[in-house]
Amino acid sequence: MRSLFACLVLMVTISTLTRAQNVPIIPQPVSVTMGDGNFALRPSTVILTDQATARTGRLLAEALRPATGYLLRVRLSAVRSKNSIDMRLDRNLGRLGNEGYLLEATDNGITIRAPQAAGVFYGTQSLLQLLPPQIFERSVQTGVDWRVPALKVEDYPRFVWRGAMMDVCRHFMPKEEVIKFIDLLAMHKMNSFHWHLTDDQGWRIEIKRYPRLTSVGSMRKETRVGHENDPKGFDGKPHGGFYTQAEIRNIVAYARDRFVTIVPEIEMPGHAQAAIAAYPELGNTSEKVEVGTVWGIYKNVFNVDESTIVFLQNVLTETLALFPSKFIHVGGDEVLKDQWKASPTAQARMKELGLKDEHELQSYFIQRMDKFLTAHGRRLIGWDEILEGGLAPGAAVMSWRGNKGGIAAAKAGHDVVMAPNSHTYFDQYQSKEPGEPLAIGGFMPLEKVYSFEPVPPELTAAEGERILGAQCQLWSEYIPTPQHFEYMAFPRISALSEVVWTPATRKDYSTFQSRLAIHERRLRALGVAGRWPVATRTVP
Ligand code: TNX
Repeated sequence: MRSLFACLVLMVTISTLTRAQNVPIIPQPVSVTMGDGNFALRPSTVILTDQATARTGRLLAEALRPATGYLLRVRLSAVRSKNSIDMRLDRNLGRLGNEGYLLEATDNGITIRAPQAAGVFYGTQSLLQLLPPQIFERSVQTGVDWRVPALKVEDYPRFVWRGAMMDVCRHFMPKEEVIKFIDLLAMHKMNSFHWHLTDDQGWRIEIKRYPRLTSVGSMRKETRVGHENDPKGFDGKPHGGFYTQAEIRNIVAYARDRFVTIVPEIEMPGHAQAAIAAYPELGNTSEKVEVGTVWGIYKNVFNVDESTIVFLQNVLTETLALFPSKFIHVGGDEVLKDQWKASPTAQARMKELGLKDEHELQSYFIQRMDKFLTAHGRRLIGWDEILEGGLAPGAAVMSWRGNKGGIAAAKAGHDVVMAPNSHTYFDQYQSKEPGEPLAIGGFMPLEKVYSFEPVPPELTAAEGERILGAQCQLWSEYIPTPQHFEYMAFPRISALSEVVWTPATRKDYSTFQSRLAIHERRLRALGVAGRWPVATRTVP
């Protein structure tokens, strides 16, 4: 009798556990405990908030409206009531950290509690995923039972930097696509949008003081077709676009409401050809250059004259006014040193500063920017080449050439964001099947992304604390349209979201795949042109 009872208890426990594993939330939460019963959302359900969560309450009402057709009331209220979604701060939950939350669903209602507003927002994202996936449809769905199973979710992220980089230089992305992407990041509890705004092939941010950066620098006369040796040559079509400061302000505010920080990148001293085309005095030679039309690394880089440093700091001043982000990205990658070697002015400058080679000159340049940003209360971040030749102590490093740069930076006491081309370059092929659209090369299938571990084993526990998190890179040489962008981004970002949010011990590729089948319906409902199973996808 007793063993029968024990057996029963065991069975119930196992089934509760499997059900918990199968709650189709992406990224997988820290802990889910199933209860009995469910909560039915009704037109009379009310959303109760406090001051700090009022905006999130309104966003939730907006998100629930299209598919249900319900216009839920959102009320500031300190008193709980039945049939409500009650979301408010609870300072006693400090253990959940700045972004964690507690979500409870019973027959009577839903409560979301968190020590900070970001956590409440993430609680609402989980709540949306606990409803049937049709909740993401953009038009009223009839005959759907809008129920949430009774349960308790306790959740918080593994890393503070959970990001994605969008390159809008190689191909411009309209602001609507930027907004859509921010929504999709927030849905995956990602909090960092790295916006690559300047490069050889286009300057995409309006700078009032230097109008030629966009009037000249945002437009290239044509674009290389295919890979480097493609006999088709060039397309003969001008390509361009940029964001005005007013547009950027709107996008930054939109992201802020969804707890996404936009980290702008102004590339220097390399990847500078569009800027040099606009203002030739920023270059090293008298040769006339035009906005880049091919991919790869150009030898035209900024000179290191004082006037150029001032120019770039003026650009940063306008950038800082638009972006509240603590981190400001200054690029720093792939700087060919040929022109500095050949330039008498650059050589004289090196001598005057007592620098032994061009690597030290690059380091000097980056340190000037670091001092400037630090003096303005910000922190510099750059690609891992900024480590070469010495780096200012407060600067952070984005490790892209594998893990090496990240390991070296963490060991030297710098904060690190992992962005290795071994696991996070979403410009690479997702499959070896025929029919994939042209990509830069490489092979980055979903499972490989999922397997990524951001903390390299070479680090001690203390050094590992330097790893702020990770992000994917969507370099857009071979990503010409928004649909193509979404095809490259999804579902790989869904996999990455578990890499950066879910505790390593809770990651599991097979439950991810079953949860993804449901998640895919959500993303499709939102009009995401992802790489879905073959019969149903549109290949760009
Ligand atoms: C290297 S990653 C670059 C980019 C290219 C990318 C293509 C990095 C810091 N620089 O300029 O777009 O490879 O994968």
